[in-house]
Amino acid sequence: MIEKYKKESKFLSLVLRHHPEAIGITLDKHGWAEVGTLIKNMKRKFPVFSLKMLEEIVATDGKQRYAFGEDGAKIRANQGHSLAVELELLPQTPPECLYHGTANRFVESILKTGILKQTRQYVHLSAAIETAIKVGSRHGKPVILKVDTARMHEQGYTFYLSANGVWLTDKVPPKFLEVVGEDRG
Ligand code: HQG
Repeated sequence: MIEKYKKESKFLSLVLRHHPEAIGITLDKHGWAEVGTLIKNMKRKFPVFSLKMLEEIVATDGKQRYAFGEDGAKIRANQGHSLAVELELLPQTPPECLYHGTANRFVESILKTGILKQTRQYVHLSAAIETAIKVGSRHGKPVILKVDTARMHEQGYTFYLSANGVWLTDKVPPKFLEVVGEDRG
């Protein structure tokens, strides 16, 4: 599917994950914004913004980053927040292993301290190695870390699966990590 309205969509993700105040809206404690207010205020920055455009952004987003509430009156980001929102996700049993893509310059630090959530609410992991490569490439030369999620789960770590298929957890200590296809050059 072709992602439409890239500029608007990128800004929407900033608003719904990090800075709702950027367009003078608020999110409730579960991360929902009122669609009517959002559209009204988005129009100040993007005069042609409309409900139809918002619906197209939600439907065509390559990572299904956004979801409307049941009656369509609210919208939120499915994951990726730095704001403390309660997404009400239920703990899930993860697959045997998951992947985290990072940049080669972070690897040394990660192997010392583990994967930390940094500015976001969770550490993001993926079931597919290809996804991890894409995520890592956003930061530089990608390096893939394989996470022993089976052992973490056994030891009581909690995992969540976002509505758009991203695995989330609080932190990954170094002992559960293995660099795959190592290339730190
Ligand atoms: C790194 C995108 C040094 C971590 C993606 C990452 C994802 C450390 C960076 C979502 C570290 C944080 C999240 C440590 C972690 N020392 N560096 N101890 N621990 N890091 O963007 O996982 O397109 O906050 O490896 O698809 O890259 O926005 O996290 O490189 O799902 O929808 O610190 O963002 O989704 O970067 O990406 P980020 P991420 P969207």
